[in-house]
Amino acid sequence: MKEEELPEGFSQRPRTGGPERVNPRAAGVLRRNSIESWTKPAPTLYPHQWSWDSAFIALGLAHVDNQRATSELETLFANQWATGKVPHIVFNPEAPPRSYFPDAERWNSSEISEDAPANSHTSGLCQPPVHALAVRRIWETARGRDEQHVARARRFLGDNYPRLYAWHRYLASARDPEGSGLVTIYHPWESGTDNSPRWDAALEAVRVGDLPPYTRYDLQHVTDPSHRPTNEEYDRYLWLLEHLKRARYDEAAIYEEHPFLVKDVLFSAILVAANQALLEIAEVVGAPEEDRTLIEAWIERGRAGLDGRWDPDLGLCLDYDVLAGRPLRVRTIAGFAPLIAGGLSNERLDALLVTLDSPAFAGHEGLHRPLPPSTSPEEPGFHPRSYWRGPVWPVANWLLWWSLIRAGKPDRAGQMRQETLGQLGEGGFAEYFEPFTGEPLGSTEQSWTAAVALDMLAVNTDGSA
Ligand code: 2M8
Repeated sequence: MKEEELPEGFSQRPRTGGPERVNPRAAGVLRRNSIESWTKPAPTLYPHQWSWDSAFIALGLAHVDNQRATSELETLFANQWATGKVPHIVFNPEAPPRSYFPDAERWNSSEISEDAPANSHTSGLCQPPVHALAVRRIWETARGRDEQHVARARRFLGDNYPRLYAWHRYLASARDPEGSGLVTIYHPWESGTDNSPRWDAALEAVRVGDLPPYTRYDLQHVTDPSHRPTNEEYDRYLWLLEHLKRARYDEAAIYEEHPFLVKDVLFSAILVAANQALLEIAEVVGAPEEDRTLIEAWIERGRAGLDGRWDPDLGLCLDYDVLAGRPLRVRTIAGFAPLIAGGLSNERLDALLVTLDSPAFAGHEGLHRPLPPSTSPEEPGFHPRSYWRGPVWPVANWLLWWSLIRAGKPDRAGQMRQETLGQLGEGGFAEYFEPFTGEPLGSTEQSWTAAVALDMLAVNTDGSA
C-alpha cells in the first residue's frame, strides 16, 4: 500500500501529524544541500561529494525528481578511477577553504596515480557499493510514467551499466585477490562506519610513524567533539593515508605492505545485494551473457564468504583481520550482513532476527525506541553518543528495513520503518541519534537521512517502488 503520492519536484505541501510529516521536510533538506548536479552530505560538516551518501541520495531523489537522481550518480561516476574504483570523496573546488580535512591536497591522488581522474580531485579510498541499488530505483520509479521518462531512464541505465560493472569487477578482483567472496578494506573510512569498535583491534596494531602535521576541521561543525572520532583515531587514519600514498595507490603494492587489511562483511554484503541489482540492470540493457554469468558467480561467492564468517554463538557475522588472521569479535550492526546479502536458509534468518530483537540490539532495555544501536550496548566499546560506536543511524535502519522486506518479513520491516520515521518526526534529519534518549546528534540536516525517509515513505510494503 502506498502511503501517499509524492508530488513532482521539490515544492511539496506541508502536512501535519504522524511520521508523514517528514516527507516535505525531507525533500527540503536535499534541496538545501544541493549544489548544481550533486548533493552535499550535510550543510557544513561534509562540503564535498561522498560516494555512498550520493547513492542513498539518488535513491531518495528517484521518488522526487528522477532526472536529478541520475545527475547525482553521473557526477560521481564521472570521477571513477581507471581501475573501476569509485572514489569515496570527490572534492568540491568551491568548498570554503579549511572546511574539511584531509583535503584534496593531502590526498594528492591525481598527481600520485595515473589511475586517478586527471581533471578532478578525489580521495584514494572507496565506500560500500550502494550505487546499483539506486540505479535500479531510478529505473523502477521511471517505469510506468510517460514515454519520455522511461526512455531517459533506459538511456541512463545503458550509459551507466559499464561503469557499474567495472566498479563491481574491481571490488571482486583487486579487493579480493584471495577469491574469498569478501571485500578487503584498507581504511576504516572505506567501511562507512569509521570509528566503530569493529576496527579497534586492527587499528591498535597500526604503529603511527612520522606523521606530517595536520589540523582537524570536523570539530568546528559539531556541538560536542566527543561525538566525533578521537585524535588518536585520527592520527591512525592519517597514518594509513600516508601508507597508501607511499604505495602510489597501487592495489598490488598496497596489498604487499599496508598495515590495515580487513575483510569487511557489511561492505561485502552490500556488494552481493548490489550485484543482484546489477543483474536486473544487465537484463534491461541487454548486457552480454558472460557478464551475467560472472555477476551470478560473484553473488554466490559473496554469500559463501559471508557464510564462512558466521559466528553461531553471537548469532552474527564477523569481520576478519587478514594480517592477524583472526575474526574481529565485536557485536555491531555490521553483523547483520547476511540479511543484507539475502538468499538465507530459514534457520539463519531466524537466528539473525533473534539477535536483532535481543537485549544485544533492538531489545535492549531502556532504549528510546526499539531500533538497533550501531554497536551493541553490551559491548565494552559501546558509547551512546560517539558516532559509529553506539548511536542509531537511520541509514543503517534503511538497510535492515529493505533487507527485511526482501527476506519476506514485512511486519518486522514495517516496525523498523515506523520507528525510524517516528524518530525523524521527533528529532529531525540528524546524522545519528542517542539510543536511550532519542537526542539528535552530529550534523542536523544530513542528506542521506532525508533520502532514506523519502524512500521509506514511497516504497510499497512488498518493496516495489
Ligand atoms: C563519515 O565519514 C567521513 C569520512 O569519510 C568523516 O567522518 O569525515 C561516515 O559516516 C561515512 O559513512 C559518510 O559517508 C561520511 C559523509 O556522510 O561521513
